[in-house]
Amino acid sequence: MFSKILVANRGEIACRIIRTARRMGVATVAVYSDADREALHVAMADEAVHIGPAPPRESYLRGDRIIEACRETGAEAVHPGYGFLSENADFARQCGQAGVEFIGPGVAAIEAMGSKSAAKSIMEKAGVPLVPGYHEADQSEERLAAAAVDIGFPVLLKAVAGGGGKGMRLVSTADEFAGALAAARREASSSFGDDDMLVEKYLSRPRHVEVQVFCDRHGHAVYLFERDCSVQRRHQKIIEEAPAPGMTPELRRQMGEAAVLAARAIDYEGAGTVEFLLDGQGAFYFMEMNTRLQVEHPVTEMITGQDLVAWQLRVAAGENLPLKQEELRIHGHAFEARIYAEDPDNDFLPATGVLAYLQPPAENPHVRVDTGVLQGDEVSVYYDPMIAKLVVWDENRERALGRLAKALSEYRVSGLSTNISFLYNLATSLPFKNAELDTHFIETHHDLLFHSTDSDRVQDLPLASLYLLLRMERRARERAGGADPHSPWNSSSAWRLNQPSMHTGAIVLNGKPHDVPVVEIGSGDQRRFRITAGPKTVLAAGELSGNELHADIDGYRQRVTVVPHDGQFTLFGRNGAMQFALAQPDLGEEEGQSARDVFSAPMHGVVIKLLADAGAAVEKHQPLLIMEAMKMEHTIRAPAAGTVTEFFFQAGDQVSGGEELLGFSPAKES
Ligand code: MV4
Repeated sequence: MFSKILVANRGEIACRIIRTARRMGVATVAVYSDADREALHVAMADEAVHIGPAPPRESYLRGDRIIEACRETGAEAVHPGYGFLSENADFARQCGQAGVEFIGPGVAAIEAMGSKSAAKSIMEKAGVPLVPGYHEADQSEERLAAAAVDIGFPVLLKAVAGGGGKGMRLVSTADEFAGALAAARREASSSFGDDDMLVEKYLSRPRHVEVQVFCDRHGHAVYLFERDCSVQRRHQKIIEEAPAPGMTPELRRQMGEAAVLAARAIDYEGAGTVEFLLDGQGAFYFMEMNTRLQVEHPVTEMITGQDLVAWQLRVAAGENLPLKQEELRIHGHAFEARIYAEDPDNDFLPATGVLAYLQPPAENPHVRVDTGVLQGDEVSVYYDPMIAKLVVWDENRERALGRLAKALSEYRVSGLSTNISFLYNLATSLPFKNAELDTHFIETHHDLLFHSTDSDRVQDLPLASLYLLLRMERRARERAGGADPHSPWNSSSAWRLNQPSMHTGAIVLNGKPHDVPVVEIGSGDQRRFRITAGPKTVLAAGELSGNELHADIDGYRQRVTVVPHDGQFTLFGRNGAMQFALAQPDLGEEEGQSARDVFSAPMHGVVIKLLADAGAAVEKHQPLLIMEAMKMEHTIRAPAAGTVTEFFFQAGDQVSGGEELLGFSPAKES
């Protein structure tokens, strides 16, 4: 076994590899970019080498620097993880030349699978089933069009160098062919610098079922069963599971043996994945082979009880495979959900920013969280915005899915938007429970998955208002004790006492303000808040300690976490996360507030308009600035007659909650 390896990756996969290496007594070297100086993978490794600036081209893709780092540290092998250099044949070759073991297959195997047409030719010869199609060298339009007619429409054009659906075009009729070919070639050319195409029979709603294979140098090859990765969006996997629902033992054996045949055909070594399309009749077709450890490998680990990274290290060190085919068994069912910093309601736009609050569900034999970030870390524009992989296991699919839904509801992230509630909607949807899986799942069930949770959320308004009341009281107590930490919400102004025991306030949910009148009744242990939210009135009591709210609403008790950030709040409860804010109080009416409070942005947002000129006199209550936050406009008004000395922002600028917007000088009393 190696005594030291270098991990040429970052994030969760680097951490995951380091964990196994440590358990095996293998020392680890991390590499890192400028953006990752404080990253978890760097802290976890025994040694770490800085390899360049944040952009991957200048750091994690710099094979020369990585090999140099091996020399400097005496690392005997490189684990490339996934992405970056993991399927780069040149890098694997350079490792070999430098006398460093590349933990992965040989150069020839990587190269053979890098071209879809070469891969198909090899698999065809080996007897692996292929989608009917054309994958020859003649790339003339006439030849490709004739092939399409032979195959029969609809056909799919795919870039030979392709991946991730780029340069792929569906062609339904012969007269669309020339236009589609030209478009696919343009896309392939700009993405891969290679516009060669293959033509395939189009399968209308296949499943994506892939088989994990493993081979050693001594002629042993096994399959570790399959994963169903059909639920994808724009060729990004969302939830994967193992085993694939509905597989018969016979189909499993056929696909497993076909995958091993594929691996043997290219003299494979290490971990590999053979992707198949599976149609509704149980026919399966080779799609491509990935010559690396995949993101979703943990579901295979959960159902087989094996550590695939340990297998990789052993095979790369020249050992035999740890187990024979007949020693491998499937036990139970596992899911993986990819937790991303992104906004599902905004076309899954990647989100960047600081993970202001991050609390994954507790790990146990049923719940595994593979992550590379900690609370306070930044999700930057440079790398994939995956926060973690949530992996669950149980005896059967139904129970495992229950585990997944529960763990998702307990996953607490604030500071940036995530796909967690989308994943929750997905995991609890009826078609997913029924395993009605195919590659069009997200489109087919769009309305179900993106259903607005607005109405569900109104039910949580009493919880939000109970929290705000208790927090206001706590702040008042703290202030009385001398502490007065700055916050735009540090006064009771927004939720003021109108009459004895009567509070009024409005809570903003999804940009809509909801009036929530509250009456305080009783005292001491008997004190309750009568909270009216929409048509419902409830009696609420509770205790706030730190971010934990113990609430009793009409006798129903629950514990939720509420995290303030950027002038908003995120409540993590039974139904997942809910964002809310206190509606902007009419600042002009306030007494006793510091200028800083009056002129602070109430929450993160955008300045829409400046309504006064710096230096000009303004009247009391005159509007000075409009900003938009939580999809609502907020007007900042002059608290008294005076002069705006300076605006600190211009229209269009982003501001963070609590930031001072303008300088103001009150007029001298005449
Ligand atoms: C196909 C197909 C239907 N018929 N090939 C998408 C990515 C690329 N690796 C192959 N892909 C597909 N190839 C034939 N002949 C449908 C897809 C496809 C798909 C495959 C797996 C998972 C999700 C998908 C989503 C859309 C299309």
